[in-house]
Amino acid sequence: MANKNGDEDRTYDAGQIQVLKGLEAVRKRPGMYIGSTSERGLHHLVSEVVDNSIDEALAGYADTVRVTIHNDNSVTVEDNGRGIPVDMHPTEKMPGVELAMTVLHAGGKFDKDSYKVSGGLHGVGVSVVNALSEVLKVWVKRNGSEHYMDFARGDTTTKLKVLRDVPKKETGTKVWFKPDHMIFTDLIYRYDTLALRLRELSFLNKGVMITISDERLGQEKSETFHAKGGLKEFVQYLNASKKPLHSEVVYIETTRDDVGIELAMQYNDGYNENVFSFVNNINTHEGGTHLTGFKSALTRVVNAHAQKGNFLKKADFTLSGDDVREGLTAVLSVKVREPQFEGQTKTKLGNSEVESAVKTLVNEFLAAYLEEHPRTANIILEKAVSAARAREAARKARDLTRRKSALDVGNLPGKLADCSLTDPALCEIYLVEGDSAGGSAKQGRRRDFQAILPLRGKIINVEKARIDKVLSNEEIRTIITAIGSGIKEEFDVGKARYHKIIIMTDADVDGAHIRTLLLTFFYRQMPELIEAGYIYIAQPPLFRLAKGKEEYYVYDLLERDEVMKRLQGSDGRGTVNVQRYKGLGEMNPEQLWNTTMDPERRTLLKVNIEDAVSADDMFTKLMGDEVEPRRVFIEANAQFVKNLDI
Ligand code: 0RA
Repeated sequence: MANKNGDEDRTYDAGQIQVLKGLEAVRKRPGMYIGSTSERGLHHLVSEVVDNSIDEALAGYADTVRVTIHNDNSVTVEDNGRGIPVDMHPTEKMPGVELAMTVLHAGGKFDKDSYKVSGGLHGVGVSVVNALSEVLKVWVKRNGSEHYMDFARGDTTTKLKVLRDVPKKETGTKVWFKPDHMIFTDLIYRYDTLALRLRELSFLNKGVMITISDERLGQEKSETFHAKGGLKEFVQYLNASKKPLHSEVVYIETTRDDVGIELAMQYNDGYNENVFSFVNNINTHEGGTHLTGFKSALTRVVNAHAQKGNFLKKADFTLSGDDVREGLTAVLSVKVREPQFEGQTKTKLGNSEVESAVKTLVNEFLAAYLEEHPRTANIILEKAVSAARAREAARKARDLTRRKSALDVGNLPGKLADCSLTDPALCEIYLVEGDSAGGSAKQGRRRDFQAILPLRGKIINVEKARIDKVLSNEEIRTIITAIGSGIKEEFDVGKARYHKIIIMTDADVDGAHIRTLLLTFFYRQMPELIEAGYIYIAQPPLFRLAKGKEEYYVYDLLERDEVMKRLQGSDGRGTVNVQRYKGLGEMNPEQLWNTTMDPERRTLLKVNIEDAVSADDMFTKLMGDEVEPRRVFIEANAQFVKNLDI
């Protein structure tokens, strides 16, 4: 059967399919194996190799993993595990290490007894890394010898050989690889991205010592992560810039019905829920059965304890899940033999047996814990009861923001200048700082698909207030009503009236503050909007440069200097008129349209919070009460933009 596009004009006989199974297929379609060939894919290669070493640690044979970023963009990953087998495979007729490096999904073929619990989402195996590397070298210490092999773009270039004798008890694997510049768009690693994941892996794999070293000139550094307390330390780390309500982290680690379960939790005095869940070291962003089991057990146990202690005597309500998780920081990590991942991003666990395993364990364990720790139990119960009271108040406030139906525009806020189209996919809303810029935006906009909501009052800091307070804030209510998707448990992304929600603030400190307040609000109350990719930041120009009839808008200082040079000409004598825009209000409607709102010419930054752990930390530090972390944080402010990945 010929392909009509002509790009893959081949017949599908067995021989052809065979060819496609090899590493050649990986080089042809790298995206299918590692997601992308950009920065993300590059980091994925490192993860893939690290995961193999972590598997060896999880099996109990390695306790040290070392990752080094070299100056020439190559990476070394080294562990002290058993070493990849070097003996001849009986049927494949090559040494195990060569099999692992050159055959797709060969991992399990020579080790039936071990089961892979770790592994990146793709779980593609180290042969994919080999296929996508210009050069890969591997050293294996095993059976008293150090063995060596190397490869180029997946092909064996040096067959297995023995380099030297080593003491018999010295074992391990070292992989050095240089990603292929013909495959990857650039070969720049982000130390912070790798360090973040390695720190997380150290928390998730109690006792494993993980070191990252950056040897690149000018940015040399090294860190070692080693969490003897496992998730207990993870929770302490997450709560570091918050105020815990009880000093001891509630912690359990055990195996139940063949599921490895580790759980740590500690309440803080805030109002947000920070519950992270992992399966086989993979962050299950979309949750799943393990998380459901944990949540339902927690709600049940806290309610049962409240009944017993007469906590709810005067209240005629039960504690909801949200109530018992207010201010809760928790990490749940399970190890499952045959995980089934579901969901849009394949980060939702589907195994039903895991739900009951986690639920019964947490039921028993927490009930006993609350019995044995009455002081902590009281603190948790008081927190949940006051959350329940606030929830009642919030419900009343929320009724004020809820529109009867998506079509009912009767309740839309008066200051919203809505657009005329009704298909959300085509519609945008600009949240604009100040009335004067709001006015310009209203005049400059295309009214068919662009809505304008001027924000003039103070936006509440959601990091310091509970939901009822947040919802009584006029500006917040207006935003919620205009967007139409509801919040928290009533949130429905399908009801959003716009698929682009664009924050447009002045390019000054106040503007940055308002932007951060809005982002914090979206992150805490409507994270799904960020996940859906609906939140954007407008980029107004910083300067207008004009010479005669020529005019240019520039968006940063570098660009300003370049354009300036060009306009001045080689003799440097041209007169250039430079206007600095301190606020959006200084632009007339036409200028605002031309520079910031016209889809043909504007640049929008899409807000994309990749890592919930660091985003939470960022917002806590930026918006919370603790002064010291905030000072340190703002001093390293570049981090802010980077973590938001905007
Ligand atoms: C399969 C079997 C055995 C070790 C490994 C895989 C292994 C792979 C990697 C990859 C990086 N580091 C690694 N360490 C070990 C050993 C089986 C045995 O000794 O019985």
